[in-house]
Amino acid sequence: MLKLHHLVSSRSQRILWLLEELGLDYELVIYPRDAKTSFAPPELKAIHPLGKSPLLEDDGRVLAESGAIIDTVLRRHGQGRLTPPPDSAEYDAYVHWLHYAEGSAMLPLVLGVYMGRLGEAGAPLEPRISSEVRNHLGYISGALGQRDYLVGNNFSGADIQMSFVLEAARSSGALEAFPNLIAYLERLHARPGYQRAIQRGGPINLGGQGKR
Ligand SMILES: N[C@@H](CCC(=O)N[C@@H](CS)C(=O)NCC(=O)O)C(=O)O
Repeated sequence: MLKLHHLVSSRSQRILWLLEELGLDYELVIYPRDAKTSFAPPELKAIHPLGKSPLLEDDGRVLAESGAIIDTVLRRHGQGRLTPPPDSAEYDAYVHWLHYAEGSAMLPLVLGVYMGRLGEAGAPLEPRISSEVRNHLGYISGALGQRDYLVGNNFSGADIQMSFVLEAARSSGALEAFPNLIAYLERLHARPGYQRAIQRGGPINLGGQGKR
């Protein structure tokens, strides 16, 4: 049995969406954020030492880190869906996006959020952070081009993993310069599986964090 520990308006929306796309049976436990700090509640630490979300229990194993969770769920339960053939060039691209989202692309976006909290004290960091955000979004925009999806033009786990990068970029205002990425995000939002996930887990509202 799968059990998703879902923090509202967070990266775990991706895993909820994945489970909905696959039509798997799962239990959903929803955790609110702290009203003042937006941090996760301490209960999550009882499930995994980091106390972050997403966390997915799969037959007693606790899985953490969204790219790894997507990979594991698709290998164990996907029956070949949402994954390119393992010996194809598309598979290499798929693995790239699974790692790239959290390994590289999120860093300047998260730094932007923290910088915003510093007010004037953070101003010296702004040019470098903004140029890195543009650098990453330019890369993703160029890689997508006029295609519908990132890997071989078929919807895959890589699109699910990359979606949160675009949600964070949109919330910061940085997505506006990239019309193909706005259209891509809207295409992802139009999927019935995405909409079911939002209905079950609540909307993503990053509240304009890191807006500049
Ligand atoms: N790279 C990790 C990041 C996990 C993470 O930082 N999750 C955030 C939600 S978006 C969280 O739990 N934040 C609450 C906190 O740190 O207290 C992943 O992709 O799973």
